Amino acid sequence: MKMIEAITEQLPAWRERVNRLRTQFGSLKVCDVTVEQIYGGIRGVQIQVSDISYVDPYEGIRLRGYTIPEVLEYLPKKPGSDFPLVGGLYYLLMTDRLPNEAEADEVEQEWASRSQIPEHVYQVIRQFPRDTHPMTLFSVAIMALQPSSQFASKYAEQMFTSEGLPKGDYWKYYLEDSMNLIAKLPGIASFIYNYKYRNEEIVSYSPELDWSANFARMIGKAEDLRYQDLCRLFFVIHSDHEGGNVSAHTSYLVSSALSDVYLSCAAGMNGLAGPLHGLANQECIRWVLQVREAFGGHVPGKEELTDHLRRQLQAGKLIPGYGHAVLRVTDPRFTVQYEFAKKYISNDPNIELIGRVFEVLPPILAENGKVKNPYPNVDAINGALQYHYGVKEFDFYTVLFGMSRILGLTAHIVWGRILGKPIERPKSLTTAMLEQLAEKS
Ligand code: AMX
Repeated sequence: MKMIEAITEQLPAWRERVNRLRTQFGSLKVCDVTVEQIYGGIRGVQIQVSDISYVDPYEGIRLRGYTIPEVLEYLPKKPGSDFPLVGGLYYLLMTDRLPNEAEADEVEQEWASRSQIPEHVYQVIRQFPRDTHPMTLFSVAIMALQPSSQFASKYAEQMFTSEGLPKGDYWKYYLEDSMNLIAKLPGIASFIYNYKYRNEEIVSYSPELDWSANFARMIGKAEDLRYQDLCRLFFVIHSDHEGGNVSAHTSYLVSSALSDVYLSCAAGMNGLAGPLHGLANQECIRWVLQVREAFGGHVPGKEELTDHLRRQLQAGKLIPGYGHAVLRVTDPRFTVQYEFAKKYISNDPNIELIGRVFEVLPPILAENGKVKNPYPNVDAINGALQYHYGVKEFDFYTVLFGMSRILGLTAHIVWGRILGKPIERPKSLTTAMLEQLAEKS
């Protein structure tokens, strides 16, 4: 694979950079930690390195240094589509280089050739009651693939041979596992969708189509080219958001124990399934529909909407899709999806309402100075787009998010092995120890 060559070429320089930092500047202090941060979710504590992506509070996410509009513009596209091949995005995340068409295509072809899902994975999903949350099924299906981990079997094998598996080569097996897992995600996610909400159909992967279009086709949208484009857009923009969010940090931590890609990504997906993380996106469309319902199904005018929003805020309610822990501007991932919506489905009432809320809510939220970011985040529009194209099962939206996020998680994990990162082991203190420190201060 070209991806392996591109990484191999860069390896000596990367290892040299990290070694230099560790040997020459190992004792350099990066930041302090306060008691408030220890009790407050370790917010703002700079304890990680992520070269895959960086979230700037005023600019939003940069994937390997490229902003969202740049990524959408520069990545190769299939003829007839304005939106990138996810294979190209994966090449960028993994190799730190923008791919040409052939390189993006090679990743897509690799996925097609690795897409066959073992029968027992479907059986495992079928064993669960149909009302099981799709994220549980998603995580379980990833675990069911774990016996096929090349890293796990190679690692176990070398324990009993004289040859051994050089530490510097671990990453190649992690990359193999990542490619194998990602190749199967459209099949797994679509089967979960079909099992829960459609006809239990298992649809095989079409090598003629890219990864995103395959997923769309597998849930019955073979003819809907616009939905296929939406999938491309969605999967690209949700792929990574630095290393510190719950799913990225969890999977990276688990992989630091040399747990393989399947074990690590399933752990990350269990974090993504939490209501404060990935699950938030199903709340937003629910809220949009509730607002319309409150106005008899109509989209309220500006004044009516302003009164309604003020009443909700005065009652202490959160407005889903607004605010962010890091961002201090409108999330660029909201902006590009809103542009898609305005271009193709501007007469959809939910989109109309989302546009009106976007006009009136930020100044209201900003009024009392409490909300640090009064602008929309990516979740403010995700669900409404899926809903328009007929994916109306809100609890499935986090699986879509998970499919995309595994692209980023695996890039972090593989690079952890490339750079020889050790097992993570932060130190904990007791409350009494902090009290003693406080006494002495
Ligand atoms: N509506 C009403 N009040 C809000 C608000 C919103 N959308 N966003 C923040 N606030 C309030 C908070 O509740 C908090 O009030 P408190 O001091 O009385 O508890 C105050 O404003 C300050 O919050 P903050 O520092 O600006 O935000 P945060 O970093 O603590 O939390 C977030 C960020 C996203 C959890 C929060 O803005 C929120 O709950 N938003 C709505 C839910 C949502 O959109 N979640 C998806 C997030 C995107 C993602 O990561 N997937």
